[in-house]
Amino acid sequence: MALKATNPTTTNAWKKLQAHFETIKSQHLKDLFSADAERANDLTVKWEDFYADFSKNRITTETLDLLVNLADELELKDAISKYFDGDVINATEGRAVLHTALRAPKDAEVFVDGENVIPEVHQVKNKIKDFTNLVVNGDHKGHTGKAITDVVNIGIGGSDLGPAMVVDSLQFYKNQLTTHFVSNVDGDHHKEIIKNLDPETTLFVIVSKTFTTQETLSNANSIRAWFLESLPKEAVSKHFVAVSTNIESVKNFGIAEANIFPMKDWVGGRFSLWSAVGLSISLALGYEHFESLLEGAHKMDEHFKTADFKENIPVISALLTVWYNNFFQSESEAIIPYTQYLNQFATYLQQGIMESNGKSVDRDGNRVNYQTGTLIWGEPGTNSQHAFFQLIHQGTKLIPTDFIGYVESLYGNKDHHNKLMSNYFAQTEALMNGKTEAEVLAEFKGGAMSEEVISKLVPFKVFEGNKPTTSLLIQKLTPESLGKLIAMYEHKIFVQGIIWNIYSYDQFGVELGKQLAKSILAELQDEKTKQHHDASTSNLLDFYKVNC
Ligand code: G6Q
Repeated sequence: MALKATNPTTTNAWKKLQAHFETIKSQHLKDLFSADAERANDLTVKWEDFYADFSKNRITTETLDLLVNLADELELKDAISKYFDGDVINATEGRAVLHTALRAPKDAEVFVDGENVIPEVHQVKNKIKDFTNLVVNGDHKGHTGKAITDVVNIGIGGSDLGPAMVVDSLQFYKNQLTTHFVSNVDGDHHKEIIKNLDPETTLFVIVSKTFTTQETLSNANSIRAWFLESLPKEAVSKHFVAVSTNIESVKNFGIAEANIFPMKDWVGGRFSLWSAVGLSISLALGYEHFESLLEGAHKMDEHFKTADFKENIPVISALLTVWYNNFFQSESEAIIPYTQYLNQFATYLQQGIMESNGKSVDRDGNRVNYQTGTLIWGEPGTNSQHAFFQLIHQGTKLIPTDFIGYVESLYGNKDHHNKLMSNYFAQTEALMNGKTEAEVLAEFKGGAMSEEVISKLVPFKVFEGNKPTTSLLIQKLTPESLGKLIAMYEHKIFVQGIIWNIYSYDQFGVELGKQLAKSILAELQDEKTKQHHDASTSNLLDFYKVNC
């Protein structure tokens, strides 16, 4: 069954939110805390090893009630059932959206075209497990009889960002294999990676759902040519495996069927790390850790499906985005993990969130008359505090920020961890409270500066505060807790799309670029191929051709 299509701004709940916004927009968070002693408890959700504190957001419990009314009026509950049950909710591509089925237990049942997909999901997982064990244990030998030491994932976009982020984030749990990621069609990228590799001990995992992507096929072809400079053609079967839905094209590339890890078209690229696309994760961390990652995601799926919306972490988180984006008109959101391990997390979420919800046509095909997808950015704390935090504190833009922190560090260095986390706590407090003129003046008191100089400096030293943050405090970074965290943002994306009445699971904007580059490439490769361009592009092409 299709998703309903309702313009959210026409609902009663939206109108009530609009009126409520007028009463709340100039209230300071400090005053909201003073007015309600229970606020911190009422606006915090504790679930498993997650402590999600939403109380430093510019809301009251009434705001949350109204936002939940909006979700109810837009039939979010019904949409969630359709999402998990395999309805064709990616209507523009005619597909179900079932990354959740990839982490469902063996006895679950999810039907696509009348067939339960779960047995096949587990078959592929078994294949990943068996292959991982062979490679990690050194039983899968390369052509010359040596064990594999290096794994190179060749893929781009959804076939790169998820596995790359997870392997980097969970490097503490890694085994002896060294993992590399080649994505950019820039020939210097793969050259830099293969220059130190020994083809005799390297396994290449070509990941492409469609097996038509220019970047991935160019990189795979160039790397195979480099490989064949030192090893014979028969060696390919020991050193190249592929993940794809397009089995025929993979076979044509020269990879035997036994070395193909299949995936299904109901897995979107940017949500595919749970599928065979996660093979590099399994190889890098060992299958047990890959399984724990999936289990964590499944636990978040259950929380999302069953928890009351007022206690539902992804739902509240998504509704807050709507609140800031559509009422406060804020345009971006920052994601700041207080762990260096999550260095690639914001980049990964940029694709997930911006590719999914960067849409301007609603589910009826009409241009929307309200804002949709937000800009996503971020870097780990404390580094980012020394970089762009200035703008969050004292700039003119309102930037709701997620702070992600952990109670325990992985190597257990308490001294460093306390320093790290004191920054996490201090920043959210400072962003909320700011610093008043009186506080600034008090700081100058007793100093050597003249009254005149002080009065000139004061405006620059005042912080308005009232900057909204959400604090996610998680016990420890583990494969399972990372699975929960990623799934939390996946469901947040889904809820936003439902509220904004857009289709979150297509990406026609990405496909246009793929087409355009192909036709210009033909011109660059063949002097005789000429096309009409605007004057700017013509000049640029001429300049490039003359000078390259
Ligand atoms: C993700 C997008 C996109 C895709 C890449 C790679 O949701 O669809 O990032 O993952 O374009 O596509 P292939 O896996 O088909 O090579």
